Amino acid sequence: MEQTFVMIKPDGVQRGLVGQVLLRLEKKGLKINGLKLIKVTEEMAGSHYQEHQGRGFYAGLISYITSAPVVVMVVEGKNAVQEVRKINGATNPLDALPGTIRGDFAQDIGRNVVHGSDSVESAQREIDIYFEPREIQDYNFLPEQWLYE
Ligand code: IDP
Ligand code: MG
Repeated sequence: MEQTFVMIKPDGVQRGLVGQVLLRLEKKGLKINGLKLIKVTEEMAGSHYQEHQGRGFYAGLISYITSAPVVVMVVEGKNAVQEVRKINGATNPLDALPGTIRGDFAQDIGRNVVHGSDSVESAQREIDIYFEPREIQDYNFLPEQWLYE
């Protein structure tokens, strides 16, 4: 089973879209192993988005992500990384298909509501930035026998 890291960004929380995002993850049968509302620090943001340092949008991205509370999650499932990226939709909402979170709820690349890790390695790195091991729960998820062969 694969784990990924999901964030409902400040715009998602401020716009009251937490439930909408959770609904889509749960409907798909993804399991939530960790979930909390936090304020991202400059240090966390710098570590999370280190690959984008030096880009034109970097400063704006850091101030956006640290501007107000976010919801962070550890999400598990078969191919969770890819499944979440598909549910989130393309980075630029203009390219995101209807039915995806970004396609349905966003218009601007700089206010695209959600984050999902792009690989299993990124997921582990991002989970370590935002979660203590004791905040991640392993438990028996009843639908599993009806989700996976
Ligand atoms: P991803 O979130 O789909 O993985 P990345 O390319 O990793 O997309 O970019 C990280 C985040 O940085 C995006 O989700 C978006 O919030 C922001 N971002 C990326 N490119 C731009 C841009 O050109 N202008 C403004 N913000 C951007
Ligand atoms: Mg990315």
